[in-house]
Amino acid sequence: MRRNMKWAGCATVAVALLGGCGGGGGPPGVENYISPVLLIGGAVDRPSAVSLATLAAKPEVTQTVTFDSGTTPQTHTYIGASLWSLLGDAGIQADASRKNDLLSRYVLATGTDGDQVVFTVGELSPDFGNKASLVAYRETSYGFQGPLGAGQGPVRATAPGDVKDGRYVSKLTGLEVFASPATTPGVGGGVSPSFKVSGAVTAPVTFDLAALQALPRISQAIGTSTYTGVSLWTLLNVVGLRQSASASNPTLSMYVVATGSDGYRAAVSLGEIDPDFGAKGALIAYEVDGSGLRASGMARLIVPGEVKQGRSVSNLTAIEVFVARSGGS
Ligand SMILES: Nc1nc2c(c(=O)[nH]1)N[C@H]1C(S)=C(S)[C@@H](COP(=O)(O)O)O[C@H]1N2
Ligand SMILES: [Mo]
Repeated sequence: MRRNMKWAGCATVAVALLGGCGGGGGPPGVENYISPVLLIGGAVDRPSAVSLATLAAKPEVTQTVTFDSGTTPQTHTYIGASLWSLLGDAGIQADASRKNDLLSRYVLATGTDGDQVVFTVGELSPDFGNKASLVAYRETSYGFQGPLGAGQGPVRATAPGDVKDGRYVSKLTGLEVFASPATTPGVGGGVSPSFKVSGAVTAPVTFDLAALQALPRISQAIGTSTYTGVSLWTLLNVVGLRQSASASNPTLSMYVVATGSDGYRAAVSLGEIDPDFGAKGALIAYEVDGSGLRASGMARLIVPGEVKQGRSVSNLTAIEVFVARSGGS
């Protein structure tokens, strides 16, 4: 069951915490310091209504970011709370029977303007992608600090490193955590000779070594090794993504779950690899240092720039493409 993230829904979460609901109606203004501005829900132990007071009580992080808004480059210095630490306070749930189950989960960030943007838990986790997103509530410009402008605040998600501003969700009102809906089961491990790309694609396609070798080659260094294969972004576009026609940036609400022959899984958001946004050069590798991957299978997902290689799923059997659950239903 999906939690109601509309403001009417703050009756259920916020009243218990705050004894009130910020004057009813629309989202509270910045003057309502203890009114909830952001609901954190989904698969968390402690769904919560976060106010500006809650945010201000957390360690203050200052972050200068540059991104393109349309075609105009912008630089902002935001002040906020670590998005990851807020999720930590809420307690992201995980299935302890699955190795690194957190890595197959994702966070849906929703703004009042209808933006629906996915970050994967692995992308944000300091142990893996370590993306230092904030829930920003103030901005510094020309030496003065003030609340975010009406078009951005009261709070805005940041996506430091992203090329464009699509994942800088303005008027952020919800962060919801979801488990992976991937259905491909493990097959007991062992070397996998092919994998299938399915889900929100034009038609499912199975790739073996020859099919991968027919696509453009790229390489990425991971530690002292060099992995060679096909860009995940290129591969998905060769297959053909089935995108929402109504969203302004449809890839930003999409993600993939990669599964290995042992059933191990990890998720990558399309925003993370889209060259217009996260631009991370994830690849489906079929060579390491000029030879085949041997025990790691015909193909392995390689996510570069990570603290640990937990998302580099070996012995790939499936890449399932999903559109995040959308709000309001
Ligand atoms: N299929 C599969 N891929 C996997 C794993 C796994 O258990 N199964 N473990 C992950 C983890 S937690 C890490 S740290 C790296 C380890 O990669 P290595 O064996 O090349 O060092 O693989 C990742 N890929
Ligand atoms: Mo690991």
